Amino acid sequence: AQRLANKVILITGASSGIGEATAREITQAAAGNVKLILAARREDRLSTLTSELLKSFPSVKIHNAKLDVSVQESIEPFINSLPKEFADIDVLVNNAGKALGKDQVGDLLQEDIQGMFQTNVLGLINLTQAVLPIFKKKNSGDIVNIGSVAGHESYPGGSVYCSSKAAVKFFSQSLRKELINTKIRVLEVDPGAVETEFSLVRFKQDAQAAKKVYEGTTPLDASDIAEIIVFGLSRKQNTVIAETLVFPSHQASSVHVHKG
Ligand code: NDP
Ligand code: 8X3
Repeated sequence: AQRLANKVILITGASSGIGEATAREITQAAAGNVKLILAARREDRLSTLTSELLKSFPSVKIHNAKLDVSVQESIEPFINSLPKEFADIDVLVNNAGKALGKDQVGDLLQEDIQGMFQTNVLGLINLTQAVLPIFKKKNSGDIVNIGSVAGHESYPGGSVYCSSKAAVKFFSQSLRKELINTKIRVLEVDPGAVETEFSLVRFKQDAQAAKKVYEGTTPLDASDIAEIIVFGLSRKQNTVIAETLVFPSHQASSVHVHKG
């Protein structure tokens, strides 16, 4: 897509799943004519991805950054110390996020509550705040927030995760309203079931439990969501794909899942 050409695109959670697929999809759509800032905690994964992307598209420019979005003090220094070539960000993809556990209220672990809110909510808010002045200065830029079907409809065992994603939805909506007199776009993409490392993380590396989530179904692939992100980003400037809810065909809500 021509409209992605030469853009500086920051993707959080680029070491796996939807973030990683988005890095691939953007690079391909822009035929390597793009600058990516790939952020996550696992730097080794980012390096592997970078080598792979460079092999197929030698012209792509990539800056890897070890970033934990849940550490508030690290956000501004990270944005302020980007190499010159990557400093003028055009697109922020707030993708880093997680569910931790499926416990019910009363049995919630403090580390899970904090892990989810600090990453999914505070990390996303803090990073948006740090990048917004760059967008305001030039009166352009796109913010893509990854919400979830879980932010539309809650389920037992999802109190914290669902409320964190509901927060993403309402943060995105407020921001879009605040930016109404600018050319800055706020896009929200809300996936249903996507087979990534999401369930492995939720069930604390229990591969059996993670596999069970998708048994008897054909879940979405990370690239299915990446395609939608790229579609949104490559619309004309006056077109805002404000919200999208994306299911695999066996799913119709958080709790309506056909297994067979
Ligand atoms: P993955 O677990 O495969 O990827 C999550 C990514 O987030 C990883 O790259 C991870 O990198 C990164 N991440 C986690 N914590 C932090 C942190 N504190 N700082 C920086 N990066 C972090 O899952 P998905 O790709 O599925 O998840 C991506 C987003 O999509 C999340 O926001 C999730 O809630 C959302 N989503 C997923 C759905 C699904 O069914 N899979 C459905 C709906 C929404 P690292 O560990 O290296 O830091
Ligand atoms: C992830 C989808 O339904 O497991 O956001 O919460 S769900």
